[in-house]
Amino acid sequence: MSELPPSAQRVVEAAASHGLSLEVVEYPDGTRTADDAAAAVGCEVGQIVKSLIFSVDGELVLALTSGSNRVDTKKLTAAAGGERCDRADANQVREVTGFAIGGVPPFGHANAVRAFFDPALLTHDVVWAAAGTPRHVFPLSPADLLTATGATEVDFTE
Ligand code: 5CA
Repeated sequence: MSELPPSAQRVVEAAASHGLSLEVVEYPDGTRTADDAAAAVGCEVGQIVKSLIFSVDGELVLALTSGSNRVDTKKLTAAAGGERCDRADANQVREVTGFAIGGVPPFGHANAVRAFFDPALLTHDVVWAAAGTPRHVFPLSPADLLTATGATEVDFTE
C-alpha cells in the first residue's frame, strides 16, 4: 500500500486501539459524498456510512447513518434526550472531530462525542466509512463498527 496521509493514518491508529486492522483504499476520483463513495467502491449507497455531526441543545453528537437514509432531527433529538437539534456547521465539525466535511471518519475524533447508530447499517455484511480524507475509505463489518464506536443503536432516520 502507498503511504497514507496523516489524517488517514490517525483513523488507522484509532481502529488499531479497538483491535481492528483497517484496509484503507484510496479512490483518486474522490469519495466526498455517500453517492461518490458508493460509485467509487461499486457498492450500494446504503453500505456507505455517513458520519454526520449534529448539535443537540449545544452538544455535538455523531449520527452514523446509512447512505440511503436521511436523519430525522426530531428522532435524533429524542434519542439524545434533548429538545433542539441543528446540523453542525463546517467549523464545528472540524473542531470536534479534527477532520473536514467529506472525510469525517466514524472514530478517531479529536474529542469524545456521543454516537448514535442507524440500525439499517446492520442489514449489510460489509459497510464502508470515510478514513479521514475525501479520497480514502475502508470496509468493515457493521457489528465491528458498532463496537468500535460505542454508539447507541436507535432509529433516528426518516
Ligand atoms: N466520505 C463520504 C462518504 S463516507 C462522507 O464523508 N459522507 S458524509 O455524508 O459523511 O459527509 C458529507 C456530509 O456532510 C453531507 O451529507 C452533509 O450532511 C454534510 N455537509 C456537507 N456540507 C456541509 C456544510 N457546509 N455544513 C454542514 N454539513 C455539511
